[in-house]
Amino acid sequence: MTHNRIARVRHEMREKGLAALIVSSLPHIRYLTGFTGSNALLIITQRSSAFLSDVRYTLQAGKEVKGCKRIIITQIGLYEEAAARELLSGSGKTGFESNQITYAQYRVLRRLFPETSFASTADIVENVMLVKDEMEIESIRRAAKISDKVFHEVLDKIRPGVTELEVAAEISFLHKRYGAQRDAFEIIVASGIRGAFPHARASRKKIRSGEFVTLDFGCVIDGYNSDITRTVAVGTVSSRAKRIYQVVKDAQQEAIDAARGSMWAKDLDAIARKRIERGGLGKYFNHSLGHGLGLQVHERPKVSQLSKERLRSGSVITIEPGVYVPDFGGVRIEDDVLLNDAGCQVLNGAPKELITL
Ligand SMILES: [Mn+2]
Repeated sequence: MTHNRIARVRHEMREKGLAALIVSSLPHIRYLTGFTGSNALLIITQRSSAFLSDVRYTLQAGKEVKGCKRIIITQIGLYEEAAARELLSGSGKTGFESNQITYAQYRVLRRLFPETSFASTADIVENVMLVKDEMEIESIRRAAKISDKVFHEVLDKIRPGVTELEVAAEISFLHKRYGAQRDAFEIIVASGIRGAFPHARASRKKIRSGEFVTLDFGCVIDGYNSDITRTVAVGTVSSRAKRIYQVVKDAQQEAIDAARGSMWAKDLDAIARKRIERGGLGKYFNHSLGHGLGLQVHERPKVSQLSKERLRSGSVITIEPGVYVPDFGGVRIEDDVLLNDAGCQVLNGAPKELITL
């Protein structure tokens, strides 16, 4: 499994003329070796690969890490150990993950490997991670099912007088009760005018009658994330609010109906965006339609107006149009979908008809 993944990374490296690649992103290292800990470095050359971590992970790395040489360090840093073992000497052009290391770490690399010619890279491991295998899809599917169930149950807790934070705490509790390792990200509960902030974290604000409440949450199974958003009404909401809800719901459905592998990501974004524009709300849809989902909550592909890539069958993406009206509130509806050649499969089952509590 992981061996095959490293082979695919080597293929990408050859295409880019790299003799070696330093992988420093922990989700990437997990994907390529199976390691789930918090400190590691992976160096891949065309002939070998070396995994480095520290003594806290001796046992864990022994159990988890497959397909590469394991090096446990004691005192010095990961890069220093790599230098001491001459893991990069004479390797030729060496790539590092430019959006994963700090400038300070880059300076350490330059100091420790003065003879090595470094090349800034992006998207090498990301490209290999784009298409999910059956086990990965199964984990995302399970995480999505748990979040569906949590949505259904948390509805009982949403009523006037309850704070957003209480709702968020309940979601987090239910995720774990149903077997998730943790929340995928800090839960968003945005009621009333706070709904106009797309990424409003849950606050001490009390939910009131007549408000929309947007819930955006997800959980983690075997490292894989779910990400779902629903907006519900508490008491009677205005007809304007209901109309906005309908436009967002239609836009989301039209995008789901159109989504398939091999289409341009920006074309999918445009389908939802045009529907919202026709509803007169175009200027209030101020983010991209969705993003890839996997070991990271936000990974490639980006499904945005600016994207220059085609979607791939076997990718899992979110479809999450939203409308955010200042001093009024917001609506967002989000599902996770698995793309295939003919269309897509929606991994969430939570209802999207407007629920009034
Ligand atoms: Mn999302």
